[in-house]
Amino acid sequence: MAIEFQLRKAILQGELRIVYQPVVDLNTSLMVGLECLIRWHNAELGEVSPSEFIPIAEETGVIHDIGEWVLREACLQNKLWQDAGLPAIFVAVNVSRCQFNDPRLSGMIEDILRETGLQPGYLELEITESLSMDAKLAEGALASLKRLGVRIAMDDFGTGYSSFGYLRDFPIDKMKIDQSFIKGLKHRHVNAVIVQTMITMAQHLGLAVVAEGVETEEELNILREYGCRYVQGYYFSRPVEFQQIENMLVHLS
Ligand code: G
Ligand code: G
Ligand code: MN
Ligand code: NA
Repeated sequence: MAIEFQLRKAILQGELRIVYQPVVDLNTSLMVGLECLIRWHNAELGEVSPSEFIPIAEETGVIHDIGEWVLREACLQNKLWQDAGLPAIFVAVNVSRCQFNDPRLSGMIEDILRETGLQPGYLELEITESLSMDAKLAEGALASLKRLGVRIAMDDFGTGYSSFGYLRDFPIDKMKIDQSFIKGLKHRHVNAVIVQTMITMAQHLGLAVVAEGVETEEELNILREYGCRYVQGYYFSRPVEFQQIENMLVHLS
């Protein structure tokens, strides 16, 4: 399988990079964090989308190395920005369900935080609801990560198999409302009801709530009215290269 072979070499050959998408606090209109999204450029294959290669990485086990690379790179970059005197923000890294089945996950993250010197409070892990997660292993991993001081966000909330079960069983800090609910917020009554209900539930549970995929001012105004505090989406910024984030941080400071 050509793509698997190329993927194994991608890290060593420096073909992976991260793009960053701002998360904005509606109370202050300021960028408070960044979601880290991996990108792969290969000479033969061109730009390969993560929705294409992450599933392959998961099947072949390469995800463990890629996941570790993203975590280290994100923590290191964030620490470099902080050391340069730029405003402190968090980085949010997507962690695959396979990584949660690895008992070494929290130890690996602890090592990365120690090596890079990033304080744990500036790292957030995004987990996705999935059937194939070993609940006992994940519970253990999440408990150790919480003890470390890392924050946990439930990604794509509302689309998976066990949204409520995860909220009940896992030490979640943040709910990220899936972008499919934000689309058509104005025109689809059912989306409006679901989003409003999710925000209320998050508030009652003491969770931070982020709406993803915000593309229009209209969606933003509705979210504001519902009391949603954090937003992310093309309306503010697409995922961009680190230089552009640096410029934004310079303007913030
Ligand atoms: O930004 P984008 O459209 O390319 O992302 C596509 C999908 O790939 C999203 O579901 C996103 O969560 C996932 N993804 C992006 N970066 C990473 C990563 O570093 N690790 C994992 N596990 N998934 C990622
Ligand atoms: O699954 P996850 O939420 O981690 O993936 C985020 C995905 O959503 C990435 O592919 C990112 O590029 C994409 N994305 C971020 N903001 C928007 C948006 O406003 N509209 C659309 N269509 N996609 C978005
Ligand atoms: Mn995500
Ligand atoms: Na998401």
